[in-house]
Amino acid sequence: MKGKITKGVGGFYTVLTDDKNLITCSVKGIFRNKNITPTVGDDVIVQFKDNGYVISQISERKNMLIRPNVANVSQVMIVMACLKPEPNFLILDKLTAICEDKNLKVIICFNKTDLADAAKINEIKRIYEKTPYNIHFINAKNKAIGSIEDALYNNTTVLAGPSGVGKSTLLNCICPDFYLNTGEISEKIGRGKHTTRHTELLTLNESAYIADTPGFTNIDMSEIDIENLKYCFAEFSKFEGMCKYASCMHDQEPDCRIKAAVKNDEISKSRYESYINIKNEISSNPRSYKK
Ligand SMILES: Nc1nc2c(ncn2[C@@H]2O[C@H](COP(=O)(O)OP(=O)(O)OP(=O)(O)O)[C@@H](O)[C@H]2O)c(=O)[nH]1
Ligand SMILES: [Mg+2]
Ligand SMILES: [Zn+2]
Repeated sequence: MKGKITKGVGGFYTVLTDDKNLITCSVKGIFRNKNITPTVGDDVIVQFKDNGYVISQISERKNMLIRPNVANVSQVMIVMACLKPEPNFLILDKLTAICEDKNLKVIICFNKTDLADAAKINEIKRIYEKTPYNIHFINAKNKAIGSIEDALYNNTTVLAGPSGVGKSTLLNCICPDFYLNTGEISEKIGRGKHTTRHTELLTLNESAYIADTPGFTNIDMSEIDIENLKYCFAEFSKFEGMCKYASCMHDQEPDCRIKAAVKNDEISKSRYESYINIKNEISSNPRSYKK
């Protein structure tokens, strides 16, 4: 029997079978020996054995996100709050870089517009207007989400972003049948309380899956090759080949067109700072010298 893993908790997996049943499965030891952990999004083959369902095969993955941990994704919907919690631009830029590296489409949502004044919204717009990404300003609590649903059809979308930004609230707004738990953010520390504990792939319709995921503020970037990082900032591509040195990493080198673009406000300073931050993070991690 064929199916797709929609959830995995404590060694048991929920599989949505091709004939639309949800069944609970365990796994065969062979995967442990091969160092493969079944992951939400995996296409699998399930067998009935010794009174229970067992995942016996995992199809080759098209791609794999580590954080959030989902396989066979086509796009990532990055969610931030305009306020409560304050937007974390570094995390957002880490996520866009990972999506570029893996060739995944990006949708960016800034939620909780009801809490933000015009100055805050303009600050966010200014940072991202020079990127190719469209920013959706939404208010999930009041069901004002514009046209973002249209982007979900014919895709497997993963929600990603810090705890408390409103990922589950947004999903409940897109499909009230999901009944996902949502949680207040902590007034004292201004952060979410990690209400969603497990990634879950939900079915919107025949052609659209969407995964709710636990919030996070840490991403290991060492998966990206340091030489490739500059290609993961899409707005840099306009200036490709214009630096003095072909191998320019846009950091300490002289006559760097990217640094000039930051000065001229052709590239936003915040995005460039994220680039340098990520570059330093990758180079200080010994795993990046794998080549
Ligand atoms: N003011 C306001 N609050 C919102 C909005 N959207 C969500 N919230 C509130 O923000 C809090 C956190 O929402 P959740 O949907 O649980 O956030 P989450 O991103 O799923 O958080 P984790 O599951 O912890 O990762 C809840 O109290 C929501 O009611 C919004 O547009 N405006
Ligand atoms: Mg949640
Ligand atoms: Zn340069």
